[in-house]
Amino acid sequence: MTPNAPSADPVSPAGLLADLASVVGPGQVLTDPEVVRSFTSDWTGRFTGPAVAVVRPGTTEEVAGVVRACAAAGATIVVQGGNTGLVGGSVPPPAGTGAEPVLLSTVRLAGVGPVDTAAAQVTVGAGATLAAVQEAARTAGLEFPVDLAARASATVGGMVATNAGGLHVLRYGTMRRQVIGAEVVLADGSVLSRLTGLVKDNTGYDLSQLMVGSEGTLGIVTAVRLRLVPRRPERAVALLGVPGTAAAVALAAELRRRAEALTAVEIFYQEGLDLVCAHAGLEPPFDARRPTYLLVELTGGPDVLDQLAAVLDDSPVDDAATAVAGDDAGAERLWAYRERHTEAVSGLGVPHKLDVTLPLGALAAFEGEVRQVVANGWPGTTVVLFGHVGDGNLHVNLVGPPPDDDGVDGAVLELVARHGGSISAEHGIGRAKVRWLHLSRSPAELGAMRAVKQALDPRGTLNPGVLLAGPGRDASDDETERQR
Ligand code: FAD
Ligand code: 2HG
Ligand code: ZN
Repeated sequence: MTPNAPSADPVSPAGLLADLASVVGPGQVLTDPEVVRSFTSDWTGRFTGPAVAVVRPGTTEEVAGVVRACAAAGATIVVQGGNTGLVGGSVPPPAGTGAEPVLLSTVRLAGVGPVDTAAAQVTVGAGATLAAVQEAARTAGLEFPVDLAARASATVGGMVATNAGGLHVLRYGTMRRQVIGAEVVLADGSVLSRLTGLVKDNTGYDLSQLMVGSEGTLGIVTAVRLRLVPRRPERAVALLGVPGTAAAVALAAELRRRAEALTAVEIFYQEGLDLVCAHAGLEPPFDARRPTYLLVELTGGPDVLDQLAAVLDDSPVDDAATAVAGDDAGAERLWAYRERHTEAVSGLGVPHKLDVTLPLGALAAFEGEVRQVVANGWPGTTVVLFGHVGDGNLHVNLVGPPPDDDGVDGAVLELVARHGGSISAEHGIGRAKVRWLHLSRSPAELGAMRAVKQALDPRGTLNPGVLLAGPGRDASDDETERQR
């Protein structure tokens, strides 16, 4: 037996289901195969695997009870929030690759507490959607600073677990910066609770922050204390056609330098704009066609349009390829060209998705080379690039190669590493990129990560095979195997 293997003398599957029912109530243990199947494929359709049951605890104590019951039975757990993750971490491993896990859904942990306006904070359940948190903040005259297109389904627990980024990172940072504290159930069923909202608290390891980006491998987040920011009521949005990635990077730099109210600078390309227009039935924003587009948003006071104009007047962008909106309806119309890329790509087939960050100085070279690498090795593949250019983050979407052939994924990630980038900017490693983690993490870092996992989850109960390879293996073992 490997050191991480589940305990001996496992409880029978029927015994486990009975134990789970006694913790959450029989109505919250779902075993009907049709119902279970509705939870076990990911958003992209690329990752799927069977589960023994779906369990929906309604309180932190019930989550702890479920974890204890699974640990006693030697069963593993896959944690699922909104199931909008794009790297296979929220669903079980493929059939035939080990024991079927219990899928723990946080859907019933969706409470949103009263907004603490004095502290500009709110405590929410892990299953609360981003949209629900945004709505609560706005009702209290504040704003939750993270935003992303999956807002209607993505949950706070999932966003903490993946350290979600999104559209406003250049102004407010990623999810990590918004987490003041968290309540977490560990793999032995014990509960850590840091929800008091103290912003100054230097009493040792920050265990809440340790959970940020841990992808459900170290603990199950049940509630989170979040930072809110002042509302910035006015906004100006512009969609600009530019000659290429280098021009986009240069204009983004100018905006950062001069537009104090800058909140977002997003990038996409002509092929993505055509795809979104065809998929969503939208008219193009203007008649002119350009290789590359920038979507720019400023938020703040009444001078946001003036701030935008001041930068654009001095820039080489021409009026024929410029659309500006100063009202909400116009802003939403322009944002749709960027936000609807993900669904438009899925309309073409099951995509390979790589979300990468490059040093800004390498972004333009990478954009050209990645198209070449894919065209040479996988001719006929549709390549759709878009992302958060202000953060050096490109989303590389590839449709054509079979979903289970990850050769093209490896080729792209190796190119990223050669340019000094990261193999995941925001979606995480999940099941999709485990074998390439060594491209972004040194052996010492991988060793430290394994040591943390071993300390907090010695039996490998939580999300096995996500982020780190299974017991007794590491990412370089997988890489060696792949190259054989
Ligand atoms: P899930 O998909 O359910 O889970 C994701 C991971 O978190 C899994 O490993 C899961 O096990 C773990 N997890 C979930 N809940 C918990 C919990 N309570 N405790 C511990 N672990 C947990 N991401 C970005 O970063 N930026 C974007 O701009 C962005 N835009 C998107 C747009 C679209 C249209 C879509 C479909 C996705 C987008 N995403 C984006 C990806 C996704 O929305 C985020 O990764 C989000 O954080 C996932 O939240 P979720 O609740 O759906 O998590
Ligand atoms: C976005 O920025 C998301 O829209 C999704 O991170 C990216 O679909 C993708 O590849
Ligand atoms: Zn993104």
